[in-house]
Amino acid sequence: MIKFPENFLWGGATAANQFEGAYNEDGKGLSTQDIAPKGIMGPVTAEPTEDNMKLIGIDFYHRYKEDIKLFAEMGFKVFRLSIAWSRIFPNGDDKEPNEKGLQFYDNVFDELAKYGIEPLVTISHYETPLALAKNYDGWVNRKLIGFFENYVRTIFTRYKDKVKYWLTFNEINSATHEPYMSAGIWTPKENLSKQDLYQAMHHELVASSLAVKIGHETNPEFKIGCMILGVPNYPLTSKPSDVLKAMEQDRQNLFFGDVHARGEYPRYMNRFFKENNIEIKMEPGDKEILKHTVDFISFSYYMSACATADPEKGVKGRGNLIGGVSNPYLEASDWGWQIDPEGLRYILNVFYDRYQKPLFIVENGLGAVDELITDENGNKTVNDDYRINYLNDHLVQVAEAIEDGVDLMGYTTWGCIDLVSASTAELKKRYGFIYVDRHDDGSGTLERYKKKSFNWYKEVIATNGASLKK
Ligand code: BGP
Repeated sequence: MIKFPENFLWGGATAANQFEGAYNEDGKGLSTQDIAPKGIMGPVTAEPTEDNMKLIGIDFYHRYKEDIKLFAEMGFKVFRLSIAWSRIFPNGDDKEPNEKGLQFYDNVFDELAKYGIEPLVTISHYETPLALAKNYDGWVNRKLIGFFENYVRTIFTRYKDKVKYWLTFNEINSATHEPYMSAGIWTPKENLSKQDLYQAMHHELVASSLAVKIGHETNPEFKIGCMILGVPNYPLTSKPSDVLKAMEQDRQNLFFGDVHARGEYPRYMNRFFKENNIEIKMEPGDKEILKHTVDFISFSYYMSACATADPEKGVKGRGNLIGGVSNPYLEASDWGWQIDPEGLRYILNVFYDRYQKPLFIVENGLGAVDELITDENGNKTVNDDYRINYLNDHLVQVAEAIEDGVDLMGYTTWGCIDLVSASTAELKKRYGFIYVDRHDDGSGTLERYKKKSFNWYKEVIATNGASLKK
């Protein structure tokens, strides 16, 4: 029988910019997302435009009580959310925080506490204050470390008795693919030099380690993790050159885990930097700050990819920023992301073998088109067996990994309540156990309805995984 560890943190995950809405209420400043109506891959607009679904999101800002009640009904032990930096520091470089923004998260944390749900807070999730992007070119500028430090000190001090689990940067490695959305870099991707990109990454890595240091000083009970976009690369064939290519591509992501977990740059990056004419400018003290390693490694997992040394081979895959080459043995979701439950067991083992630190799966799920129907009792619902199957199969592999010896703290499904997609800014792409009546043309009542998967997940949590089907 499947058994998860006692005190396993079951729950769901969200991000402020994808579900809060209220983009300009109570003193919030604009973030990079507020002018990106087509999502991560799309162009930005001069001002926020009505077709940007994130401006209203699913209105969690006003409905958090109702939503948290539903999470509690499912039995959540943990709820992952992010703090919108521009709600606290509207321009990012302000000296004093916005009290109303701080109060909102106090209210949310208090509401979670009523039900005994632990918050897991991402400090920066694709929502850099827009002014920092425009006026400083985001993380390319070293000054961002100071602004981030001010933000981090503010929220750590304010919430030190309410929040124990923290993540620094969402999918920190994603900046190498989407520098604007992930790192607030205003320079267009095509004009951005690798030198500036990796220098920006250095600044984020220093800032992340600094957050760990400050966090532990603020409250020694804090558990602070990094967050990596996890896409394992398989060699497309058993050709040694493909195996080496897969290793190289994996290292592009593992680099970020390596620095966070080991406290220094891995030696293989020296070659990459040399071959790409990159020279990381370190200031005195940077190396010491990097020594403040994380308490745990968290990651998102939706898919795996293949790697080949032969550019003529393979079909280019689609997926979570890192597409790679398609795997001929796997099926894909409606959005072309290849579904690979065993890849989750694999990546859990890779991370654990490499770091021997506790792991936390903070995103996993299926983005799909849902149809709202009325059941025999007159209740509106969605028969989302496809989602149940996806999650069941992944969780079975998670249990296998635990059996392999992996130390896993918890699992939060992505978009436990329907929200706006990050890559395409669609509402049509739904992940939730809770259906939200809101659509890409801006219509909908914002009413919430329980999908079939709602009760399924409730049972998984209640039985601590024993109800999963092998
Ligand atoms: C991750 C992001 C999330 C999230 C998820 C699903 O990369 O951390 O913010 O949205 O992917 O992606 P999408 O919303 O594009 O389907």
